[in-house]
Amino acid sequence: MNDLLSRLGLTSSNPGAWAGAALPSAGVGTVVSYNPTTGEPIAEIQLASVAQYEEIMATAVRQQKAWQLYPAPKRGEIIRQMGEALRAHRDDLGALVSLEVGKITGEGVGEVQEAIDIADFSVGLSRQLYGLSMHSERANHRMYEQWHPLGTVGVITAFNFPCAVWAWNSMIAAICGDAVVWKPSLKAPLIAIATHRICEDVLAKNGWSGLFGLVIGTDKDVGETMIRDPRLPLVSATGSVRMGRYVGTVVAERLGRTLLELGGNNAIIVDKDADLDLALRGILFGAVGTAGQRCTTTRRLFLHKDISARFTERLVKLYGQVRIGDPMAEGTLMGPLIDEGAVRDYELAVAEATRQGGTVLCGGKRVDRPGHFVEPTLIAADPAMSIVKHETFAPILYVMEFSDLDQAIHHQNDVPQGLSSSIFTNSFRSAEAFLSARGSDCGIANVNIGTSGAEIGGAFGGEKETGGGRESGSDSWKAYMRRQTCTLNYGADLPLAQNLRFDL
Ligand code: UN1
Repeated sequence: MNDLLSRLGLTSSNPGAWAGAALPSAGVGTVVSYNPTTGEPIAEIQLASVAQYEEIMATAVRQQKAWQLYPAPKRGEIIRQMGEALRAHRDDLGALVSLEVGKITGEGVGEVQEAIDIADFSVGLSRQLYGLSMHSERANHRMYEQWHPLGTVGVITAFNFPCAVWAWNSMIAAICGDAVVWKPSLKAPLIAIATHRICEDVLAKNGWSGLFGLVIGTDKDVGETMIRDPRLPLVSATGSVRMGRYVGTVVAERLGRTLLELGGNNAIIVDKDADLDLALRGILFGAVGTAGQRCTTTRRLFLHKDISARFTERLVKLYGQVRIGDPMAEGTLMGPLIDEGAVRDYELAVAEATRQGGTVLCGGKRVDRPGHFVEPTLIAADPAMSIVKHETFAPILYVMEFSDLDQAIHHQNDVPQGLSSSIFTNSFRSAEAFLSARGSDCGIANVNIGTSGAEIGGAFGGEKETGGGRESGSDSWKAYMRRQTCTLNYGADLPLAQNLRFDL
């Protein structure tokens, strides 16, 4: 472990805040990073004070003023170098993800790959920040729109994607000409430091040190200051609905913008004519992957009544074969939950589901070993149970039956969240109905693919309580820029729009 930490530059006296150079601790306390697999501490990290936030913020704002004038394709070249640097550290950084948040090796490395992918995507995008050109109704006039950098962007990330979600935001923001100040989850500070250092090295080599700032601080001090800071025209926040509602309200109060990526309550519908082998694999990855701690995790399953009994049997058998344990050991499919709080939430949800009439089909208990391990759990439920509408960040899958597709779609939509959704079917009609306007109401809708594991090329995000934000691919970059509509008159007259006359 110490070798890994030192290869990533995480030596013992790292303070929690960087703006290029390390800053001394302002004595506001420390945060301990724990290994969820053992429950043991890995390192103690100094928390940043509000004064340190100010320093980092001031550097970012200063650098942004110059960065916005640096041509976008040249910004892209620096992001290309970041992608290369992340490639060089991919396995180590992936191992740190496993160590600090408990993802199995493949998922830890996959998370870093997601950051590399968005770097590659951003490089190409740096030559494609297109505006439209319109035909003016006035003679000798030209109209077009262009996109300018927004300024400095605040990025708040959650523990479950401690590297990739920062990269989605920061790489795109950077090619758009913005600076970024990052407040990571206090449950994953080491990954934030390691990721930041790799990218800061690249920035420093190119003369842009401090364009990306990292502030590891508490919600009360740093978080509050950040969301109220008028120098941040955009705050992008990933986490709980409760957090997003608060951040959204505070930032809206100062008429700033937010990009919110909040809770999900994702469902898979398995139609009667589905390829059931495919469905089983999709459900297993969606519901058990990352120990149920993705915002895209499959939390509800709707099975057609004709296949339900036999399919459930097969699923229970599959769940029984999931190897739980050290996320870095070969063959492990499910690591620990992040902390004791998560185990408690899991236990409470299982108890509450039972109280509401659900039947535990398998799992339902914590695993008797050190660390925060629980069993992947299937609960036969009814869509009317209130617990089914609630997101518990744990591997609990509520299994329900349906007889008609419209009814299944209705139930799938009948929750406050709207992130991801899927249908397994070989029927063209069912697939298209699911994807139509009367189908899934989520930001992501898949056919014959589970709810999680989206590629970076699409816009990622969801509706309703998920917050409405779109990050990552497609035209999500527009959130990090300001649009300007320009009209140019190259004639000798001054005609007014709408044929208006205003002459003496
Ligand atoms: C998250 O859980 O916050 O689609 C993001 C997925 C990943 C991203 C998840 N690519 O599951």
